[in-house]
Amino acid sequence: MSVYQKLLEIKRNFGAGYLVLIDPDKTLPENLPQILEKGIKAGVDAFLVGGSLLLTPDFDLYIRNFKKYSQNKPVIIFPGGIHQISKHADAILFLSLLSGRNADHLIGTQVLASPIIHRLQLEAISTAYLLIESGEVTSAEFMSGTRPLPRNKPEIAVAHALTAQYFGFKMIYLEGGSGARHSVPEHLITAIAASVEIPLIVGGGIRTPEEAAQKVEAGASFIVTGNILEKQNDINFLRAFASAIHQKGND
Ligand code: 1GP
Repeated sequence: MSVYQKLLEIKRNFGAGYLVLIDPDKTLPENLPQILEKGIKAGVDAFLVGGSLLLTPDFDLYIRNFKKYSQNKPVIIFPGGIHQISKHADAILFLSLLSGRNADHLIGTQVLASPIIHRLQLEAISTAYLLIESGEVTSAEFMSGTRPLPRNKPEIAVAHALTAQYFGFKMIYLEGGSGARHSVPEHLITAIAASVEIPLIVGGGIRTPEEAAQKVEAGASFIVTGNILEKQNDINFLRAFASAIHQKGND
């Protein structure tokens, strides 16, 4: 079964899935065993690994290490650039920054990455990446040199989401940006979910289980948190995240 099919199965079984983003700059290799164990105990469904600005020099080695401790949870690269590709991962989100107008992030980097991904036989999950305005300039916005979509103009976001679907993308990632002051608003998720059939990943600045549940209720298929796993040592708080997201599984 492909990683994409596994993700769809998680959505079918639980209503929505819980993805945790690990930034290699923030989680040092020596801390991986304990951080990943914490995540798995909390009920994480899959791990994303990457970052828009990555200083860690050996990404390939990092992913190889990562796989030692991720048990049966899929490890999916969330690339901030062409240097974030590894044969040791289970899949890669093949992103196009569709909210922007920067040709490099729409198509240029992807053309450079595709032959490498092909040669490594890495599963590529085509994903439209939509940056949503979140109160301040995020790393993703600055590093990509693109403006986010306005958070209070759902018709603009819906037009981009429909474009993603018509292009044949398999998923849409609605991104507030790591550490976003304001997460992606529910009204925007609802408007997009009502217009497209493909799964919606929502992340950036989601800080409480209640907030995560509201995003799922609004129509998110997957919730991503990054900072929480690293910072939070209370396993019950993390478990509350997973159960808020796994709504069907808990009914
Ligand atoms: C960024 O959505 C992720 O793509 C994670 O954001 O670190 O704010 O949880 P946070």
